[in-house]
Amino acid sequence: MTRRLTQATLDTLRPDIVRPRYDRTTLQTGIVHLGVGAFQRAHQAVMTDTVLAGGDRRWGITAASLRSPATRDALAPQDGLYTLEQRGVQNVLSVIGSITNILVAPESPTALIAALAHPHTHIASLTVTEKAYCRDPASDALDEAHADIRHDIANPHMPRTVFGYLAAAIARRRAEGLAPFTVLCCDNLPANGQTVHRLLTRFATLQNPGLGAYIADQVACPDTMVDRIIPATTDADRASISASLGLDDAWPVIAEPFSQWVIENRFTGPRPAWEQAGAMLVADVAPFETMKLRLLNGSHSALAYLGSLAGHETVADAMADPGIAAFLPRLMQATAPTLSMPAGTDLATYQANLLQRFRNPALRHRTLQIAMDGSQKLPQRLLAPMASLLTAGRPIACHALAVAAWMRHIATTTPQDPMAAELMRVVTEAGPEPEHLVPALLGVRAIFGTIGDHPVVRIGITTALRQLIILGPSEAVLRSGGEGW
Ligand code: CS2
Repeated sequence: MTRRLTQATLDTLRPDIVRPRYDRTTLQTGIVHLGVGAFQRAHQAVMTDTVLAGGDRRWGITAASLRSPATRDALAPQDGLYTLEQRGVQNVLSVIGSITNILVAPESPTALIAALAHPHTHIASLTVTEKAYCRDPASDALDEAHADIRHDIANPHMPRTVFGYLAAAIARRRAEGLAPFTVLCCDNLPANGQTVHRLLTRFATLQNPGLGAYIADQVACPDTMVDRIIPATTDADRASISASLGLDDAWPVIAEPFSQWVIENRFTGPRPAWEQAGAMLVADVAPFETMKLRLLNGSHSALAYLGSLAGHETVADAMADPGIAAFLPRLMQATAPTLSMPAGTDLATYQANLLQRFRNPALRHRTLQIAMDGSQKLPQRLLAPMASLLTAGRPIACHALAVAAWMRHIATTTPQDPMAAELMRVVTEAGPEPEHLVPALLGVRAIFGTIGDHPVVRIGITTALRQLIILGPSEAVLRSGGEGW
């Protein structure tokens, strides 16, 4: 039987496999991370590993899962170690050592609050996915009727949500005379730091107005733009990585070579020098974030819905479809004028690089993985640029087609989405005819706000959906854009 990857077996690895060259037993915990998924383990934890290797030992990570014990169960027997396989022209294996402890919040809420409230903790970082913020996607307001939010307002010491944990820990620190930590959101939300600051302040105000005022005033939530394509790890990945290591790794992560992190340089206390690992610390993240949400994530969602409708399992497969491959640059070119970038930003190169990243055949990024949670993603990825185009009097055909593809996805599958029940009810009541289905779905205000009231939007999406149904996705994309709506 192969031995497990652990601190004790690290030395048996082949010399070309990168591994922590620092003494992990001397690390302090400076970061408590909520949402220990593949994204954090292949992005922030990797950049933090570089900082630790540079000699600053204050930034060990206690990572918490808000739900499932699976990551803890896989990584606790490995002393928190796991492998990152970077897949590109060449594959590179690195063992990452920055996560020193993993908590499962529902098992030990008190331990998680204590870790967040510890004097050495300066950063509470988050990758919990869009839906965990319990917000109304169109208006960005806290969903105060959400069962978990109501639960947490009433039970400050036994929270379930990120806001419950953050508020409990900030209250504890305040009572103990400690400065608050910086809350660092690394999810793909629009203006993610400002959004979290607003939602957290609102949550805390409902719990205790004094705490709300304190958070509004004292807690920094810098904006960040995070970018790395990270497909879900499969059993086949686990087997092939374990075979390459010569040691069993129960939960490795896979990533593309590209990695970008742009962070607003506004922290309450000390922070790791993530710039040593290539992060950009800037005064204003907004242009980078909007660029990434609209060009990368907007294209990704279009690829996910068009690609899965056309029967393509992965993003790279969808990019090999001539119709979809021709559509993507058109969608990006239509989006680019909605961005206002700092002088010197080369958007054409950014778009060309995105197309190349999507074509990476080694990643096997499933279209259905990206298709999940569309209700939480559409507003910032496709509807916001569509609104800008309408204001500027420009055609919206490409964005209308992408939204129509989402509607077709909702109407023809059982979507994985926090709003699935409501969406499926709307689809059943409206029936499959685009003339009825499109206005019915556009009427879901939590997603579409008022954009569906615009006749150009209604007509554009209805025409696109009809073409998708009659011609199929690969043909429909070739026709889209000619009509000028
Ligand atoms: C993807 C993102 O699943 C999705 O919705 O669009 O996870 C995307 O891969 C990352 O944001 C890339 O940085």
